[in-house]
Amino acid sequence: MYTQAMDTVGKDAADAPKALRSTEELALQQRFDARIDAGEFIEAKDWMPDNYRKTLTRQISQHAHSEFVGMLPEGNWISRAPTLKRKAILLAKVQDEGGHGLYLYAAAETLGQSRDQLLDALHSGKAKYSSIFNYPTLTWADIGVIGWLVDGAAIMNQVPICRCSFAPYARAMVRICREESFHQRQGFDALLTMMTRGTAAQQAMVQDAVNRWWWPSIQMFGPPDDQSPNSAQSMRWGIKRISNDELRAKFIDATVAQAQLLGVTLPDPELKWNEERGHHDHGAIDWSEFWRVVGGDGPCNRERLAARVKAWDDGAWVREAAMVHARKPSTQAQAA
Ligand code: BYC
Repeated sequence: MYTQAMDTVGKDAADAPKALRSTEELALQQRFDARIDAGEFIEAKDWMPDNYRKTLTRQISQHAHSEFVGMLPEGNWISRAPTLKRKAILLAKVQDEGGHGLYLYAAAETLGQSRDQLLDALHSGKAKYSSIFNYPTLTWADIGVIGWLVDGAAIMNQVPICRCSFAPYARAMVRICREESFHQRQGFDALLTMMTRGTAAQQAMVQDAVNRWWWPSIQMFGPPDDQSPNSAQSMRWGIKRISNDELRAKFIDATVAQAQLLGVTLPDPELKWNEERGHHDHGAIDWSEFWRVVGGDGPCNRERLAARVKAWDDGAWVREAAMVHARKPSTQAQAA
């Protein structure tokens, strides 16, 4: 059912679907398809079609890159957090994002590419990372809104990945989702404090941040289903369990009630409950802006990439020292 011939067509000749070469390979393919149909998990050492491996390497590494790049807009506010408690929370959150990146790089590496190769794709601009992190954090309220909306969207997208057919990715996501839940709550709590106990200026700052982050947040789920080239195959393989549009609708429905509780207005006059669909209707999403940002021309793309490349270059001596240490006979004896 999911033969190589039906895999997503790649973008260059090397990615083009290959003809099945042998009866042995055909049998492996059939066994793989049956395992997917039965809802079994695929482990890294199991046989898998090339394009399944390629799709997962793409998605998991892009996810890892998003976690790393996602540290930058929030890290920007650690030294300016308004209280010791908020600073400690933000430090922990940013550290968590670094940890998520590491679990995800480790999961991606099980598919055969080294971490250096994966990071090189980020640094050379070949690999994508989430569009959302190309927007600036202008005020403290942006930090609360990132927790509430961005981490809220992340949880909605990532909980179904805990059931992804590729076991190392699914396992990594279980822990990540638990931590994302804390991230979402701390953001909501920071905003609730400002909205219920803050000054009029602080409340206006929250509303302004919501106005700027709302549309990019709902774009995070990716293009509409009918314009999503990877969705159909990823859903057949059990990599994606719920479609981009469905997840977006669930997120909007959950967030409308939370916005009312906070006392903020979501910047979409067309947001309205549709009884028949069982979801909110919403205004048109600016997909041209989304593709511009994904293509490298968002407000902070260049700054974000430059910061990651600089961090990599500045860390060269640490990697070299770690390698020298690992090669020392005394270290190897200890490891044995
Ligand atoms: N930004 O066919 P589609 C976090 C690309 S981390 C940029 O629907 P797919 C957090 C897509 O890659 C958040 N690009 O693709 C961290 C594809 O291009 P390629 C990250 C996007 O993969 C720190 C093309 O558009 N979360 O929350 O089936 C602090 C067509 O799309 C985006 C994940 O990575 C986007 N928003 O579905 C706080 C979750 N959307 O690669 C928070 C795991 C789409 O073919 N990833 N594109 O050249 C996924 O669930 C899926 O990869 C996506 C896209 C839903 C994102």
